[in-house]
Amino acid sequence: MFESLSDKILGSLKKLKGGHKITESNVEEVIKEIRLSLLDADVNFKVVKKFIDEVKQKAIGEKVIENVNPGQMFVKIVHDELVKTLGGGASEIIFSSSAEPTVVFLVGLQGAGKTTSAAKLALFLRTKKQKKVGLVPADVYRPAAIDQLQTLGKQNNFPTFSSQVGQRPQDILTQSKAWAKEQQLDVVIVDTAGRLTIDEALMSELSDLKTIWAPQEILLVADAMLGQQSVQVAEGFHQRLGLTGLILTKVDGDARGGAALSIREVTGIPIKFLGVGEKVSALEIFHPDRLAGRILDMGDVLSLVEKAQEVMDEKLAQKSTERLLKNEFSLEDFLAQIQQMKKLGGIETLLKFLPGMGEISKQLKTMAPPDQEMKKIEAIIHSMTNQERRNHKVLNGSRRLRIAKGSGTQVSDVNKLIKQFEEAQKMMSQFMKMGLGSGMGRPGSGKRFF
Ligand SMILES: Nc1nc2c(ncn2[C@@H]2O[C@H](COP(=O)(O)OP(=O)(O)O)[C@@H](O)[C@H]2O)c(=O)[nH]1
Ligand SMILES: [Mg+2]
Repeated sequence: MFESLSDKILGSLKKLKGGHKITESNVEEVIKEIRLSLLDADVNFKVVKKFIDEVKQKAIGEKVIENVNPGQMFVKIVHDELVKTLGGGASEIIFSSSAEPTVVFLVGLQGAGKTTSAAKLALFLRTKKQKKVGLVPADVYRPAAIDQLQTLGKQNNFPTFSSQVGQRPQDILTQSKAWAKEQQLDVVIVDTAGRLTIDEALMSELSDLKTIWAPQEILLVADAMLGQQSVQVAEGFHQRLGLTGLILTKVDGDARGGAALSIREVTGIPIKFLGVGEKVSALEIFHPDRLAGRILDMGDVLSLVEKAQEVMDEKLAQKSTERLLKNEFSLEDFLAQIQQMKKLGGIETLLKFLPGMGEISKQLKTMAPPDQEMKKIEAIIHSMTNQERRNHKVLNGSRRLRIAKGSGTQVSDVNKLIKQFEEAQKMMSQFMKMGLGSGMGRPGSGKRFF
Protein backbone atom coordinates (compact mmCIF):
# COMPACT_ATOMS: atom_id res chain seq x y z
CA MET A 1 0.00 0.00 0.00
CA PHE A 2 2.80 2.40 0.80
CA GLU A 3 5.19 1.59 -2.05
CA SER A 4 4.76 4.84 -3.87
CA LEU A 5 4.90 7.02 -0.76
CA SER A 6 7.94 5.12 0.37
CA ASP A 7 9.71 5.48 -2.99
CA LYS A 8 9.10 9.20 -3.08
CA ILE A 9 10.23 9.90 0.46
CA LEU A 10 13.32 7.76 0.04
CA GLY A 11 14.11 9.55 -3.20
CA SER A 12 13.95 12.92 -1.46
CA LEU A 13 16.00 11.78 1.49
CA LYS A 14 18.83 10.65 -0.78
CA LYS A 15 19.40 14.30 -1.56
CA LEU A 16 20.48 15.01 1.98
CA LYS A 17 24.09 13.98 1.88
CA GLY A 18 27.26 15.34 3.38
CA GLY A 19 27.37 18.70 5.11
CA HIS A 20 27.99 19.22 8.76
CA LYS A 21 24.64 20.37 9.87
CA ILE A 22 21.07 20.03 8.76
CA THR A 23 20.46 23.58 7.70
CA GLU A 24 17.33 25.36 6.74
CA SER A 25 18.33 25.52 3.10
CA ASN A 26 19.35 21.93 2.53
CA VAL A 27 16.40 20.57 4.40
CA GLU A 28 13.80 22.92 2.97
CA GLU A 29 13.73 21.23 -0.41
CA VAL A 30 13.50 17.76 1.02
CA ILE A 31 10.71 18.75 3.38
CA LYS A 32 8.81 20.24 0.50
CA GLU A 33 9.05 16.98 -1.38
CA ILE A 34 7.94 14.95 1.60
CA ARG A 35 4.98 17.25 1.99
CA LEU A 36 3.97 16.65 -1.61
CA SER A 37 4.47 12.90 -1.26
CA LEU A 38 2.15 12.83 1.75
CA LEU A 39 -0.53 14.89 0.05
CA ASP A 40 -0.16 12.68 -2.98
CA ALA A 41 -0.67 9.63 -0.77
CA ASP A 42 -4.00 11.20 0.17
CA VAL A 43 -3.03 12.06 3.73
CA ASN A 44 -5.36 14.59 5.32
CA PHE A 45 -3.95 18.09 4.81
CA LYS A 46 -4.18 18.99 8.50
CA VAL A 47 -2.20 15.92 9.37
CA VAL A 48 0.38 16.80 6.71
CA LYS A 49 0.75 20.31 8.07
CA LYS A 50 1.25 19.18 11.62
CA PHE A 51 3.66 16.48 10.54
CA ILE A 52 5.77 18.82 8.45
CA ASP A 53 5.84 21.52 11.14
CA GLU A 54 7.09 19.05 13.72
CA VAL A 55 9.73 17.56 11.44
CA LYS A 56 10.97 20.99 10.47
CA GLN A 57 11.21 22.16 14.02
CA LYS A 58 13.15 19.09 15.07
CA ALA A 59 15.39 18.95 12.04
CA ILE A 60 16.63 22.49 11.81
CA GLY A 61 19.65 23.11 13.97
CA GLU A 62 19.78 19.52 15.12
CA LYS A 63 23.38 18.75 15.96
CA VAL A 64 25.00 16.17 13.81
CA ILE A 65 26.36 13.30 15.76
CA GLU A 66 29.70 11.66 15.11
CA ASN A 67 29.46 8.82 12.59
CA VAL A 68 26.04 9.95 11.41
CA ASN A 69 25.45 12.19 8.43
CA PRO A 70 22.69 14.78 8.28
CA GLY A 71 20.65 12.63 5.91
CA GLN A 72 20.65 9.75 8.33
CA MET A 73 19.79 12.04 11.19
CA PHE A 74 16.91 13.44 9.21
CA VAL A 75 15.57 9.98 8.38
CA LYS A 76 15.44 9.29 12.09
CA ILE A 77 13.49 12.48 12.72
CA VAL A 78 10.99 11.69 9.95
CA HIS A 79 10.68 8.13 11.21
CA ASP A 80 9.96 9.14 14.79
CA GLU A 81 7.36 11.62 13.64
CA LEU A 82 5.70 8.98 11.47
CA VAL A 83 5.48 6.61 14.39
CA LYS A 84 3.90 9.35 16.47
CA THR A 85 1.35 10.18 13.78
CA LEU A 86 0.47 6.51 13.42
CA GLY A 87 -0.29 6.25 17.11
CA GLY A 88 2.91 5.27 18.91
CA GLY A 89 2.66 1.68 20.10
CA ALA A 90 0.43 -1.19 19.04
CA SER A 91 -2.90 -1.58 20.80
CA GLU A 92 -4.77 -4.83 20.94
CA ILE A 93 -8.15 -6.14 21.99
CA ILE A 94 -9.19 -5.34 25.53
CA PHE A 95 -10.74 -8.37 27.19
CA SER A 96 -13.52 -8.42 29.74
CA SER A 97 -12.16 -8.45 33.27
CA SER A 98 -15.13 -10.40 34.67
CA ALA A 99 -16.32 -13.95 33.99
CA GLU A 100 -18.63 -12.59 31.29
CA PRO A 101 -17.47 -13.04 27.73
CA THR A 102 -15.73 -10.21 25.90
CA VAL A 103 -18.08 -8.69 23.36
CA VAL A 104 -16.72 -7.16 20.18
CA PHE A 105 -18.97 -5.28 17.73
CA LEU A 106 -17.76 -4.87 14.19
CA VAL A 107 -19.36 -1.84 12.55
CA GLY A 108 -18.82 -0.05 9.26
CA LEU A 109 -20.13 0.65 5.80
CA GLN A 110 -21.25 -2.07 3.39
CA GLY A 111 -18.43 -3.88 1.70
CA ALA A 112 -15.81 -2.60 4.13
CA GLY A 113 -14.95 -6.14 5.14
CA LYS A 114 -16.88 -6.62 8.41
CA THR A 115 -17.99 -10.20 7.82
CA THR A 116 -14.59 -11.27 6.54
CA SER A 117 -12.89 -9.48 9.45
CA ALA A 118 -15.19 -11.20 11.96
CA ALA A 119 -13.78 -14.57 10.90
CA LYS A 120 -10.23 -13.21 10.71
CA LEU A 121 -10.41 -11.75 14.20
CA ALA A 122 -11.94 -14.97 15.54
CA LEU A 123 -9.06 -16.98 14.11
CA PHE A 124 -6.51 -14.50 15.48
CA LEU A 125 -7.99 -14.62 18.99
CA ARG A 126 -8.21 -18.40 18.94
CA THR A 127 -4.69 -19.08 17.73
CA LYS A 128 -2.79 -16.16 19.28
CA LYS A 129 -4.76 -15.58 22.47
CA GLN A 130 -6.16 -19.05 23.11
CA LYS A 131 -9.74 -17.80 23.38
CA LYS A 132 -12.91 -19.68 22.62
CA VAL A 133 -14.56 -17.40 20.10
CA GLY A 134 -18.12 -17.42 18.76
CA LEU A 135 -19.72 -15.44 15.95
CA VAL A 136 -23.08 -13.68 15.91
CA PRO A 137 -24.48 -12.64 12.53
CA ALA A 138 -26.58 -9.51 13.04
CA ASP A 139 -26.77 -8.19 9.49
CA VAL A 140 -30.31 -9.14 8.58
CA TYR A 141 -30.71 -6.79 5.64
CA ARG A 142 -28.23 -7.94 3.09
CA PRO A 143 -29.24 -11.09 1.30
CA ALA A 144 -26.93 -13.95 2.18
CA ALA A 145 -25.03 -11.97 4.81
CA ILE A 146 -26.02 -14.42 7.54
CA ASP A 147 -25.10 -17.36 5.30
CA GLN A 148 -21.73 -15.81 4.56
CA LEU A 149 -20.76 -15.68 8.23
CA GLN A 150 -22.23 -19.10 8.97
CA THR A 151 -20.21 -20.61 6.16
CA LEU A 152 -17.02 -18.98 7.45
CA GLY A 153 -17.89 -20.25 10.95
CA LYS A 154 -18.40 -23.79 9.69
CA GLN A 155 -15.23 -23.80 7.58
CA ASN A 156 -13.12 -22.67 10.48
CA ASN A 157 -14.90 -24.39 13.27
CA PHE A 158 -16.22 -21.37 15.15
CA PRO A 159 -19.52 -21.72 17.03
CA THR A 160 -21.92 -19.44 15.13
CA PHE A 161 -25.30 -18.28 16.37
CA SER A 162 -28.13 -19.36 14.07
CA SER A 163 -29.66 -15.98 13.37
CA GLN A 164 -32.70 -16.08 11.08
CA VAL A 165 -33.46 -13.75 8.21
CA GLY A 166 -36.41 -11.61 9.30
CA GLN A 167 -35.32 -11.47 12.95
CA ARG A 168 -34.59 -8.05 14.48
CA PRO A 169 -30.90 -7.55 15.26
CA GLN A 170 -31.92 -6.49 18.78
CA ASP A 171 -33.60 -9.88 19.30
CA ILE A 172 -30.66 -11.76 17.84
CA LEU A 173 -28.32 -10.11 20.32
CA THR A 174 -30.63 -10.71 23.28
CA GLN A 175 -30.93 -14.41 22.40
CA SER A 176 -27.24 -14.85 21.75
CA LYS A 177 -26.44 -14.00 25.38
CA ALA A 178 -27.79 -17.31 26.63
CA TRP A 179 -26.22 -19.10 23.68
CA ALA A 180 -22.78 -17.65 24.48
CA LYS A 181 -23.07 -18.95 28.03
CA GLU A 182 -24.10 -22.39 26.84
CA GLN A 183 -21.16 -22.47 24.46
CA GLN A 184 -18.84 -21.19 27.22
CA LEU A 185 -17.41 -18.56 24.94
CA ASP A 186 -14.60 -16.22 25.98
CA VAL A 187 -15.23 -13.83 23.13
CA VAL A 188 -18.32 -13.03 21.07
CA ILE A 189 -17.85 -11.20 17.78
CA VAL A 190 -20.99 -9.48 16.48
CA ASP A 191 -21.12 -8.82 12.74
CA THR A 192 -23.47 -5.86 12.33
CA ALA A 193 -25.25 -4.47 9.29
CA GLY A 194 -23.72 -1.74 7.18
CA ARG A 195 -25.12 0.89 4.85
CA LEU A 196 -23.77 2.62 1.82
CA THR A 197 -23.46 5.81 3.84
CA ILE A 198 -23.86 6.62 7.51
CA ASP A 199 -27.55 7.06 8.25
CA GLU A 200 -29.67 7.60 11.30
CA ALA A 201 -31.50 4.26 11.13
CA LEU A 202 -28.20 2.39 11.22
CA MET A 203 -26.84 4.50 14.05
CA SER A 204 -29.88 4.09 16.22
CA GLU A 205 -29.91 0.34 15.64
CA LEU A 206 -26.26 0.13 16.67
CA SER A 207 -26.95 2.28 19.74
CA ASP A 208 -29.75 -0.13 20.67
CA LEU A 209 -27.40 -3.08 20.37
CA LYS A 210 -24.96 -1.33 22.66
CA THR A 211 -27.55 -1.10 25.42
CA ILE A 212 -28.58 -4.74 25.02
CA TRP A 213 -25.11 -6.14 25.43
CA ALA A 214 -22.42 -3.61 26.29
CA PRO A 215 -19.34 -4.38 24.20
CA GLN A 216 -15.73 -4.05 25.41
CA GLU A 217 -14.76 -3.17 21.88
CA ILE A 218 -16.56 -1.39 19.07
CA LEU A 219 -14.25 -1.73 16.12
CA LEU A 220 -14.84 0.19 12.94
CA VAL A 221 -13.98 -1.83 9.88
CA ALA A 222 -12.79 0.67 7.28
CA ASP A 223 -11.67 0.17 3.72
CA ALA A 224 -8.22 1.63 3.10
CA MET A 225 -9.16 2.17 -0.54
CA LEU A 226 -11.62 4.87 0.52
CA GLY A 227 -8.71 7.14 1.44
CA GLN A 228 -9.77 10.48 2.89
CA GLN A 229 -13.38 9.40 3.00
CA SER A 230 -12.63 6.76 5.59
CA VAL A 231 -11.55 9.53 7.95
CA GLN A 232 -15.02 11.07 7.74
CA VAL A 233 -16.66 7.68 8.17
CA ALA A 234 -14.55 7.08 11.27
CA GLU A 235 -15.50 10.47 12.69
CA GLY A 236 -19.19 9.80 12.04
CA PHE A 237 -19.25 6.41 13.74
CA HIS A 238 -17.09 7.62 16.58
CA GLN A 239 -19.37 10.54 17.41
CA ARG A 240 -22.42 8.31 17.70
CA LEU A 241 -21.00 5.13 19.15
CA GLY A 242 -17.66 5.82 20.75
CA LEU A 243 -15.32 3.56 18.81
CA THR A 244 -12.52 1.77 20.61
CA GLY A 245 -10.46 0.95 17.58
CA LEU A 246 -10.20 0.29 13.92
CA ILE A 247 -9.56 -2.55 11.52
CA LEU A 248 -8.20 -1.13 8.30
CA THR A 249 -8.94 -3.56 5.45
CA LYS A 250 -7.67 -4.08 1.91
CA VAL A 251 -4.28 -2.78 2.81
CA ASP A 252 -2.99 -5.36 0.32
CA GLY A 253 -4.64 -3.38 -2.50
CA ASP A 254 -3.18 -0.32 -4.16
CA ALA A 255 -4.59 2.16 -1.65
CA ARG A 256 -2.22 5.05 -1.21
CA GLY A 257 -2.07 4.80 2.54
CA GLY A 258 -3.50 8.21 3.35
CA ALA A 259 -6.22 6.71 5.51
CA ALA A 260 -3.81 4.86 7.75
CA LEU A 261 -1.76 8.00 8.16
CA SER A 262 -4.72 10.25 8.89
CA ILE A 263 -7.30 8.41 10.94
CA ARG A 264 -5.35 8.17 14.15
CA GLU A 265 -4.24 11.79 14.11
CA VAL A 266 -7.67 13.18 13.19
CA THR A 267 -9.93 10.99 15.34
CA GLY A 268 -7.63 9.72 18.07
CA ILE A 269 -8.93 6.18 17.47
CA PRO A 270 -6.14 3.60 17.37
CA ILE A 271 -5.78 1.33 14.37
CA LYS A 272 -5.66 -2.13 15.91
CA PHE A 273 -5.49 -4.47 12.93
CA LEU A 274 -4.78 -4.47 9.22
CA GLY A 275 -6.65 -6.68 6.78
CA VAL A 276 -4.09 -7.80 4.25
CA GLY A 277 -5.99 -10.20 2.00
CA GLU A 278 -9.17 -12.19 1.47
CA LYS A 279 -8.06 -15.28 3.39
CA VAL A 280 -9.14 -15.81 6.99
CA SER A 281 -5.51 -15.72 8.07
CA ALA A 282 -4.88 -12.35 6.41
CA LEU A 283 -5.00 -10.17 9.52
CA GLU A 284 -2.06 -8.41 11.15
CA ILE A 285 -1.67 -6.50 14.38
CA PHE A 286 -0.97 -2.89 13.51
CA HIS A 287 2.51 -1.81 14.61
CA PRO A 288 3.10 1.90 13.97
CA ASP A 289 6.87 1.56 14.28
CA ARG A 290 7.04 -1.34 11.86
CA LEU A 291 4.90 0.45 9.34
CA ALA A 292 7.00 3.59 9.62
CA GLY A 293 10.06 1.39 9.18
CA ARG A 294 8.51 -0.17 6.10
CA ILE A 295 7.68 3.21 4.61
CA LEU A 296 11.19 4.49 5.16
CA ASP A 297 12.82 1.13 4.60
CA MET A 298 15.84 2.20 6.60
CA GLY A 299 16.00 0.03 9.66
CA ASP A 300 19.80 0.11 9.74
CA VAL A 301 20.01 3.86 9.67
CA LEU A 302 17.65 4.12 12.60
CA SER A 303 19.57 1.81 14.86
CA LEU A 304 22.82 3.45 13.82
CA VAL A 305 21.55 6.88 14.82
CA GLU A 306 20.20 5.61 18.11
CA LYS A 307 23.48 3.97 18.93
CA ALA A 308 25.45 7.08 18.01
CA GLN A 309 23.18 9.21 20.13
CA GLU A 310 23.79 7.03 23.15
CA VAL A 311 27.52 7.18 22.61
CA MET A 312 27.44 10.94 22.32
CA ASP A 313 25.46 11.31 25.53
CA GLU A 314 27.86 9.01 27.34
CA LYS A 315 30.90 10.84 26.05
CA LEU A 316 29.49 14.16 27.07
CA ALA A 317 28.67 13.00 30.56
CA GLN A 318 32.04 11.40 30.89
CA LYS A 319 33.90 14.55 29.89
CA SER A 320 31.93 16.68 32.31
CA THR A 321 32.51 14.24 35.11
CA GLU A 322 36.22 14.20 34.48
CA ARG A 323 36.41 17.96 34.48
CA LEU A 324 34.28 18.14 37.55
CA LEU A 325 36.62 15.80 39.37
CA LYS A 326 39.43 18.15 38.48
CA ASN A 327 37.31 21.09 39.54
CA GLU A 328 37.17 22.35 35.98
CA PHE A 329 33.43 22.22 35.44
CA SER A 330 32.80 25.12 33.07
CA LEU A 331 29.94 27.10 31.65
CA GLU A 332 30.18 24.93 28.55
CA ASP A 333 29.59 21.83 30.63
CA PHE A 334 26.81 23.62 32.39
CA LEU A 335 25.08 24.28 29.08
CA ALA A 336 25.62 20.72 27.91
CA GLN A 337 24.23 19.41 31.15
CA ILE A 338 21.06 21.45 31.13
CA GLN A 339 20.50 20.48 27.52
CA GLN A 340 21.00 16.88 28.47
CA MET A 341 18.63 17.30 31.36
CA LYS A 342 15.95 18.59 29.06
CA LYS A 343 16.42 15.64 26.77
CA LEU A 344 16.11 13.27 29.67
CA GLY A 345 12.68 14.60 30.45
CA GLY A 346 13.54 17.40 32.85
CA ILE A 347 14.37 17.60 36.46
CA GLU A 348 11.78 15.03 37.55
CA THR A 349 13.69 12.30 35.78
CA LEU A 350 16.86 13.38 37.41
CA LEU A 351 15.31 13.41 40.86
CA LYS A 352 14.51 9.75 40.48
CA PHE A 353 18.23 9.17 40.61
CA LEU A 354 18.51 11.02 43.88
CA PRO A 355 16.48 9.33 46.58
CA GLY A 356 16.28 11.27 49.80
CA MET A 357 18.13 14.31 48.53
CA GLY A 358 15.59 16.64 50.14
CA GLU A 359 17.35 20.02 50.28
CA ILE A 360 19.44 19.63 47.17
CA SER A 361 16.47 18.31 45.21
CA LYS A 362 14.52 21.40 46.11
CA GLN A 363 17.37 23.62 45.01
CA LEU A 364 17.69 21.69 41.77
CA LYS A 365 14.03 22.03 41.09
CA THR A 366 14.25 25.79 41.19
CA MET A 367 17.14 25.62 38.78
CA ALA A 368 15.36 23.70 36.03
CA PRO A 369 15.00 26.38 33.40
CA PRO A 370 11.82 26.57 31.36
CA ASP A 371 12.20 26.55 27.58
CA GLN A 372 12.36 30.30 27.18
CA GLU A 373 14.93 30.63 29.91
CA MET A 374 16.85 27.83 28.29
CA LYS A 375 17.06 29.74 25.02
CA LYS A 376 18.40 32.78 26.87
CA ILE A 377 21.02 30.72 28.63
CA GLU A 378 22.12 29.22 25.34
CA ALA A 379 22.32 32.64 23.71
CA ILE A 380 24.33 34.06 26.56
CA ILE A 381 26.84 31.23 26.66
CA HIS A 382 27.16 31.31 22.88
CA SER A 383 28.04 35.00 23.07
CA MET A 384 31.02 34.29 25.26
CA THR A 385 34.55 33.70 24.06
CA ASN A 386 36.09 30.29 24.62
CA GLN A 387 38.21 31.70 27.36
CA GLU A 388 35.20 33.12 29.14
CA ARG A 389 33.32 29.86 28.88
CA ARG A 390 36.17 27.95 30.40
CA ASN A 391 36.81 30.42 33.16
CA HIS A 392 33.87 32.55 34.18
CA LYS A 393 36.00 34.39 36.73
CA VAL A 394 37.29 36.71 33.98
CA LEU A 395 33.76 38.03 33.41
CA ASN A 396 34.04 41.63 34.59
CA GLY A 397 31.49 44.38 34.08
CA SER A 398 32.45 45.36 30.55
CA ARG A 399 32.58 41.76 29.38
CA ARG A 400 29.14 41.13 30.88
CA LEU A 401 27.77 44.16 29.08
CA ARG A 402 29.24 42.96 25.77
CA ILE A 403 27.75 39.49 26.25
CA ALA A 404 24.34 40.90 27.14
CA LYS A 405 24.36 42.98 23.98
CA GLY A 406 25.60 40.13 21.84
CA SER A 407 22.92 37.77 23.07
CA GLY A 408 20.06 40.25 23.09
CA THR A 409 19.66 39.98 26.85
CA GLN A 410 20.17 42.21 29.88
CA VAL A 411 23.24 42.38 32.09
CA SER A 412 20.99 41.16 34.89
CA ASP A 413 20.32 37.99 32.86
CA VAL A 414 24.03 37.40 32.49
CA ASN A 415 24.55 37.99 36.20
CA LYS A 416 21.75 35.61 37.04
CA LEU A 417 23.17 32.90 34.82
CA ILE A 418 26.60 33.20 36.38
CA LYS A 419 25.12 33.01 39.83
CA GLN A 420 23.16 29.91 38.90
CA PHE A 421 26.26 28.40 37.41
CA GLU A 422 28.28 29.05 40.54
CA GLU A 423 25.58 27.43 42.63
CA ALA A 424 25.57 24.44 40.33
CA GLN A 425 29.32 24.23 40.55
CA LYS A 426 29.13 24.27 44.32
CA MET A 427 26.44 21.63 44.33
CA MET A 428 28.44 19.48 41.99
CA SER A 429 31.43 19.47 44.26
CA GLN A 430 29.12 18.66 47.18
CA PHE A 431 27.82 15.68 45.26
CA MET A 432 31.31 14.56 44.53
CA LYS A 433 32.39 14.88 48.14
CA MET A 434 29.38 12.86 49.23
CA GLY A 435 30.55 10.12 46.92
CA LEU A 436 27.51 10.40 44.76
CA GLY A 437 29.65 11.07 41.75
CA SER A 438 30.67 7.46 41.69
CA GLY A 439 27.21 6.37 40.65
CA MET A 440 26.29 9.31 38.55
CA GLY A 441 27.55 10.42 35.26
CA ARG A 442 30.18 7.76 35.07
CA PRO A 443 30.49 6.01 31.76
CA GLY A 444 28.47 2.86 31.74
CA SER A 445 26.38 3.78 34.74
CA GLY A 446 23.62 4.97 32.47
CA LYS A 447 23.01 7.91 34.75
CA ARG A 448 23.98 11.53 34.57
CA PHE A 449 24.08 14.19 37.18
CA PHE A 450 21.80 16.60 35.42
N1 LIG B 1 -8.01 -7.92 -0.71
C1 LIG B 1 -8.77 -7.87 0.37
N2 LIG B 1 -10.08 -8.05 0.29
C2 LIG B 1 -10.83 -7.97 1.41
C3 LIG B 1 -10.24 -7.69 2.67
N3 LIG B 1 -11.23 -7.66 3.59
C4 LIG B 1 -12.38 -7.94 2.93
N4 LIG B 1 -12.15 -8.13 1.60
C5 LIG B 1 -13.11 -8.40 0.54
O1 LIG B 1 -14.05 -7.35 0.50
C6 LIG B 1 -15.32 -7.81 0.13
C7 LIG B 1 -16.37 -7.38 1.13
O2 LIG B 1 -16.13 -8.01 2.37
P1 LIG B 1 -17.27 -8.30 3.43
O3 LIG B 1 -16.60 -8.93 4.61
O4 LIG B 1 -18.38 -9.07 2.83
O5 LIG B 1 -17.74 -6.84 3.79
P2 LIG B 1 -18.95 -6.34 4.71
O6 LIG B 1 -20.02 -5.90 3.81
O7 LIG B 1 -18.41 -5.20 5.49
O8 LIG B 1 -19.33 -7.47 5.59
C8 LIG B 1 -15.19 -9.32 0.02
O9 LIG B 1 -15.04 -9.67 -1.33
C9 LIG B 1 -13.92 -9.63 0.81
O10 LIG B 1 -13.28 -10.80 0.34
C10 LIG B 1 -8.81 -7.47 2.73
O11 LIG B 1 -8.21 -7.17 3.77
N5 LIG B 1 -8.13 -7.56 1.54
MG1 LIG C 1 -21.15 -8.41 5.83
